[in-house]
Amino acid sequence: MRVWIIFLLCLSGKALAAPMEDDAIVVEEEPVVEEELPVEEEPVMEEEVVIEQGDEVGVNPVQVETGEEEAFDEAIDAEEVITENPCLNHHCKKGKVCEVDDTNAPICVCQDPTTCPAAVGEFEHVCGTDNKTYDSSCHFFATKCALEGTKKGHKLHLDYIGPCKYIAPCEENELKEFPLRMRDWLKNVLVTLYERDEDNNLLTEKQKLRVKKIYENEKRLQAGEHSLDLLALDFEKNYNMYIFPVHWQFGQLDQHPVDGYLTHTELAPLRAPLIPMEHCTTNFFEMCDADSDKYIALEEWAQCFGLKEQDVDKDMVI
Ligand SMILES: [Ca+2]
Ligand SMILES: [Ca+2]
Repeated sequence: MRVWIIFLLCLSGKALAAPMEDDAIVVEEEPVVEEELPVEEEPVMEEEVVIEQGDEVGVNPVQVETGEEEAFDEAIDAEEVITENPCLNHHCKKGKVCEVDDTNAPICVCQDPTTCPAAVGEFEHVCGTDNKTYDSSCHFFATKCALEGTKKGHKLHLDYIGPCKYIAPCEENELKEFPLRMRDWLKNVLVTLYERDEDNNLLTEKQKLRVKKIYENEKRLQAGEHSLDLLALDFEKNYNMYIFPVHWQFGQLDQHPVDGYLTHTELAPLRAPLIPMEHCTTNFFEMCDADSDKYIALEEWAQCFGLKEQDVDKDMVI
């Protein structure tokens, strides 16, 4: 089982700075929110929300993968014994497990939630859009699978990581503040990745070149606790420093497929850990989808973060 490290960063209050390792929480599954549309039975490779380490496009700011070598060894073993067990190379989406039918063919069936590993701690709990706390994402997706084809199942999505809790309504003025902090955070995440990069391939060479310019700019607002007024002023004065971070985050999320649009699922790795800490998250991403077609296009994303139309550049999504 792969292990994901999710950096949970509080955009509000004091913890606005760059990601700290102390804040990391280890979970076994990445949060994947199912698509709105019902999907066909899928013997295909499941969508991975996370970027592979060493991948062309770098690493998602919220997730870093480990244990690559193990995965490689497992892959070799799986190939050798494929003739014995058809399920070994048959990938089922979350909530399903592989079984062999009468003709010895692998099929995906709903997982029994009771077979899910018990949650180690509260941090593994997830909250569904039914406002019900599930022990883990495994329990959630197994339950959702059992409801497949029903109205209830269609409506049920993973809302956020952690047990369900009261989330205060997002006021209009708070919604306006959100992109200010988020922009600054994205910039700080990138600078931190750049500082820690060395040989870790956290960023690609192209990305490093872009971030280097930001990092070395003496006018850069250092990471820390800043008033909203200062953040707004900095955005005005150092506007150019924010253009790449906004594009970069879009590229990190737009992976399945890489098509210039973010689906609910693609947004999940950023959205699900944020919601419990930032009560305007849901409203913000809803607002980003300006034409309400359920996809956030690069233009919509950039506008959401206050970039000017002429600065939206798909070639900057690297
Ligand atoms: Ca996409
Ligand atoms: Ca849209």
